[in-house]
Amino acid sequence: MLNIDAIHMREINMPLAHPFETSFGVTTGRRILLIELESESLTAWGECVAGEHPYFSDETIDTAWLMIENELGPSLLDANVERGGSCPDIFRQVRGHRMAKAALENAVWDLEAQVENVPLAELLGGIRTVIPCGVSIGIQPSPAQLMKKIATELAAGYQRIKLKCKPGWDIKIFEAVRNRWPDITLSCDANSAYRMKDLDHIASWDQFNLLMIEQPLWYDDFYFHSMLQKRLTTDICLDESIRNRRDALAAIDMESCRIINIKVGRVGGFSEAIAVHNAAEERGIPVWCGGMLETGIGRSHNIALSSLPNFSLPGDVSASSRYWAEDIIEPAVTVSDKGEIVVPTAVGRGFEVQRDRIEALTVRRQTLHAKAHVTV
Ligand code: OSB
Ligand code: MG
Repeated sequence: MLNIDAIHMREINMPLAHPFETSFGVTTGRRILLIELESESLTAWGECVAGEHPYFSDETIDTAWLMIENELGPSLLDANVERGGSCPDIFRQVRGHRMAKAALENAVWDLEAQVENVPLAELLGGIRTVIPCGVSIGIQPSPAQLMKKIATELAAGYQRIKLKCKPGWDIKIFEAVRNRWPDITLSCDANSAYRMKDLDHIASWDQFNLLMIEQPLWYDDFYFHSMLQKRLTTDICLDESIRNRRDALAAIDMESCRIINIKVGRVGGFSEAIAVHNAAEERGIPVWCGGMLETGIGRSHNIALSSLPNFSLPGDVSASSRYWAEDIIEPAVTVSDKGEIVVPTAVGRGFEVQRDRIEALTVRRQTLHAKAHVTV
């Protein structure tokens, strides 16, 4: 039984070290909702990965704030919380709002790991001591700037380069990159920027020997992705479309994809992320851990998740310094020259939270208290 005395919500504002451009726009800074659970003498943390705008998913930091404050937070404080895995049942009545749910559930797992005195990775079922890392490179102001960026990331040791793409920033770019680096592990992510009229166009990308094409079509689609997959030798990877284990089963069965990107926020928390991982593993579908421009708190949770056995492809989990001048955890996440992150073996998430820095970045806060225990 985990006694949660209070849920501290806060919004921090952090400027990104470099602007990040995708097919839906440019992000220059993040508004991030952090959860801190207070339980007896322990504190545990969760990060909500919802964006500033409802472009990647229908949630935003503001909808997540509202749901946690009015619905999910009170439910959690009223419940008998045995462990992190209890959360899906506690939140079941609330439809959707998976990123809001994940922020709380992941904090409960963070707490459970401390109570059980084990590393978070071990609690989740992880077995890897190091995880393979790739990078996601945003759309750049010019092809020359993209080439420079790729050269930097390859020199740093990253094992896979993923290029954000959209109509007008695809074939020419793939051609230029492949001419200079014929053999690197290369993939692309369209964030749903293409339609069925683009089928022949996308089929022509087979010539670039990409590891995968991530989410080329609609964010809520399986059927048309399965039609596209039939036309491609390159594997499709789904990101936005996979909300839970049932979606993974449907997508695998329909052959809408041959690889799945797991984002713990997108599927509603660690419990569902593990369920998606297991369903894919049983069917021979590799998974990798996606990123949402997280601070070190979300990043440390992604590292723990990536230590599960079927996370066999390099993820979008990379060094803190690619995103932040200074992270909010200590030490910052670093990547070796072989492109690997060491999975912490310390109890809990394995990174200390820099509380002073978080305080200085906080622009909004709210505390939800458990009802006083009445003793008779
Ligand atoms: O589609 O994977 C995506 C960032 C924000 C929203 C969606 C995506 C991304 C990334 C960046 O690709 C991943 C990262 O390095 O955090
Ligand atoms: Mg993606």
